[in-house]
Amino acid sequence: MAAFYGNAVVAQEQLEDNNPIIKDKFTADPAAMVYDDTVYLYAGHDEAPNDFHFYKMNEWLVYSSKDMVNWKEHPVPLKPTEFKWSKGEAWAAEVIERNGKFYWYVTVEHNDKHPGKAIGVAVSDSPVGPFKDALGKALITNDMTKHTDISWDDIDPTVFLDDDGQAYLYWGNTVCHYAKLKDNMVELDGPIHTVELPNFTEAPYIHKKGDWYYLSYAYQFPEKIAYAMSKSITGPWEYKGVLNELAGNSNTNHQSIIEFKGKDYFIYHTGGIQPNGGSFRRSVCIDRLYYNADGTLKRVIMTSEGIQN
Ligand code: FUB
Repeated sequence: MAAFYGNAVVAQEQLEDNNPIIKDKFTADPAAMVYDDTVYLYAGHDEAPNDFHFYKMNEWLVYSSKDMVNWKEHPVPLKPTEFKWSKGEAWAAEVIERNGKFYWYVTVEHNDKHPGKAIGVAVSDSPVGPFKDALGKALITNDMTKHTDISWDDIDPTVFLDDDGQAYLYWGNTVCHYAKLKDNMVELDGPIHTVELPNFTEAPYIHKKGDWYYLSYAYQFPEKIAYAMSKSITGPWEYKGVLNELAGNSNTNHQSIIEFKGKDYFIYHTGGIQPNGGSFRRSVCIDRLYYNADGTLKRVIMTSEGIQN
């Protein structure tokens, strides 16, 4: 196909717009997991009406794909109502598999016993659920962390299983926290630590490639995604710069990073579905991620085309 720009004729390959990847619902806070040659994508369901200017999130969703292009939606696997101690609000969450069980770490609003945001954990024998509250109480409550006065600093859990079998929970808003998890995945194993990162807002995400650990996170507000690298899961972390720019009309960006069938992917959200998309009606998008020879990351190029077969 050819397009005319002034007097120039430019050859153009017409690609389908594969971003956002889900077009019939607003989806946010992607967390992807590779299991059994399949990518499972967990996301919060943004349900805010067009004239509502905050989050309205009553459930999490799960999709799966064998090729990163075609996504199948599964029945709703988990809602905050499963956590009897919570008041709701399906904020950012992440799933990890260990010994054939799937653990889903979620952010919800705690009831008045521990006011503020809290982290809970649900468990299932299947990556698509149904998931059940694994503890009957929160794993992290706002009163367990004292580094800020805000009630929403205990959000956005990410869990990483290190090569020696030790699991770590990272989370936070304004302050980045981490703690070891016991082998049962539902209890902390030792004290809560903090990590110093420039302009840390929220959404920490840990991944490993070769012998480098990467801690990516939402930077400033409105958010870009920045990252730090280390040779150890507990740091010291060296700040490496911005990885993804502002996500257009969404003030959050919330990333997940995976390798699947030999390719690396950066999964994030924008306000890309128009006319009503925006900060509270977000949509998950996927673009390729590329590494430099020294292990640093090339800046992500957000595209409309997304992943093509
Ligand atoms: O979706 C609600 C909140 O917005 C998440 O917990 C943050 O990461 C931000 O994306």
